[in-house]
Amino acid sequence: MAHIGVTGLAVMGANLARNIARRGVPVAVHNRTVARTKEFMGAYGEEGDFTAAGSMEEFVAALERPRRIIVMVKAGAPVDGVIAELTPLLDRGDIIIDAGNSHFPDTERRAAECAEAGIRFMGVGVSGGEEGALYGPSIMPGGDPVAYAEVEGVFTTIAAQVDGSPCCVHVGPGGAGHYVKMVHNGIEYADMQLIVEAYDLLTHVAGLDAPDIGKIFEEWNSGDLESFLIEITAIVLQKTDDATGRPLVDVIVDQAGQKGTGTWTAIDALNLGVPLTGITEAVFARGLSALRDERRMAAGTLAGPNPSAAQDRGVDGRSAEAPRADLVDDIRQALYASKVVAYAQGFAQMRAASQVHGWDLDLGAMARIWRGGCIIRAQFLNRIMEAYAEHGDVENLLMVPYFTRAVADAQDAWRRVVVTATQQGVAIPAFASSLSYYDGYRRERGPANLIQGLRDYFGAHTYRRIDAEGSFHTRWAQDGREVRTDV
Ligand code: NBP
Repeated sequence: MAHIGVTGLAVMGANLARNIARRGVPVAVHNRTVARTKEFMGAYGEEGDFTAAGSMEEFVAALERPRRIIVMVKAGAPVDGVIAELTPLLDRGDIIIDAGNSHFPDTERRAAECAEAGIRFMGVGVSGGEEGALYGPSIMPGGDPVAYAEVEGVFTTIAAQVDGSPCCVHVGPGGAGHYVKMVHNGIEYADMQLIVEAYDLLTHVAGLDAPDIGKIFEEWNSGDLESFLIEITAIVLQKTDDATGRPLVDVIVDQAGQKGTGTWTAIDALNLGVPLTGITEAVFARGLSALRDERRMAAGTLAGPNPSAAQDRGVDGRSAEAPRADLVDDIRQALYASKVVAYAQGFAQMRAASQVHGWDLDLGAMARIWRGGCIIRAQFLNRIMEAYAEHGDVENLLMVPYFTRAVADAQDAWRRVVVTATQQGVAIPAFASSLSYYDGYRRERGPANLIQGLRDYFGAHTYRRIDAEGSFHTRWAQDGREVRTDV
């Protein structure tokens, strides 16, 4: 009998099944289109103990009990379809594991629906793309902890390992696993946006070409910024296009695609009321990139900064002739500080969601399991892990001394970069909004008192005073009359 089954043998399911089988675990495999199962067996059947099933009935019959079934099909309706097909074939206590990129409210709904049939449902985030699935992903399992105990052995064995620890931990009940995977993907959006803003500045302010910028990223990959994304940025920027001999990035269309997890993250942050500028700006930037035709028209119509004024001013008012090395290092520091903010925001969002949903997320453990196997793997996550270990349930990572110092040290450079980019007309939504968030967050008294005054003026929404308890309303007209415009 097979210990575990995988249905859905596109790239992720196939590689996950191979990863499991390579560890000596017998795996049943199934796919809606049988030809794909045959193809899988032809290509990889010798890699392990596979049982190929032509139908869902055969698939279920091949599994030991309780049945453990990984569903790795396209997120959305296909997942519901597979669950509907499986449910009548399963027994109470069997476990369905949705390991695709499902939206967490769907996971919560499916868990409740499966529970009615006595089936245990887990929503499991799997990161690392096809290579991760095959060699060791970061795994974020959510759902019933008793059901998790039935699959923990397999999951921790196939996961990436860092410092002898698996990049897999039970995240929490219900949709917690898919929630954390969603925020992971959101942070991935922010990370990439910050990288491309640095690339844009190095191109259009420092005047460097792609291969040279690639070398700079190579250097950056040995410091605070060391990470998978910085490493592959160096490689991508130094790749030459065979057809033209030009840097390949220079012939790639400047429109970024997306599958929606960044948008989900931003929408959830708005619902929670958590300021999430880094990830949200990254989603908007992809939206702007998609407006290629409009941008083409606007490029010939909308004025940029006065060229002579922009050229004359280098970083922080220094001449544009100021050593380029200073500018490059300023950009590195701005990238690092903005990245700290983006992660601080993402972790603050997970903290807020944990409170709202009662998930009791261990945020330090999330940093730990993202250190390997996934796209945002980075040295930096060790610092976050240590921050939670030392400071417990801190509201915001910016308040942890390591990050407080890191951002304080980088802030002069960060401000110079934002000023320069603004003067020269280079869009840096994530750099600039991260700095604004930082400046807003560190203000004991912000300007929202005026918003309250305005709201009370036009809608009698009342306000609180700094010197007295309670709610207050003022007749704002000079003659003391009531002013209301929303009635
Ligand atoms: P896809 O997302 O491309 O889905 C293809 C699979 O879904 C095939 O096995 C297909 O069967 C099956 N499927 C579809 Br489409 N509709 C179905 C239905 N109504 N009933 C049953 N099966 C159906 O595959 P993927 O790229 O391997 O990704 C799988 C999951 O993992 C997704 O949720 C994805 O977001 C997530 N993920 C992907 C990556 C990545 O790097 N690709 C990374 C992390 C997570 P067929 O062969 O019969 O058409």
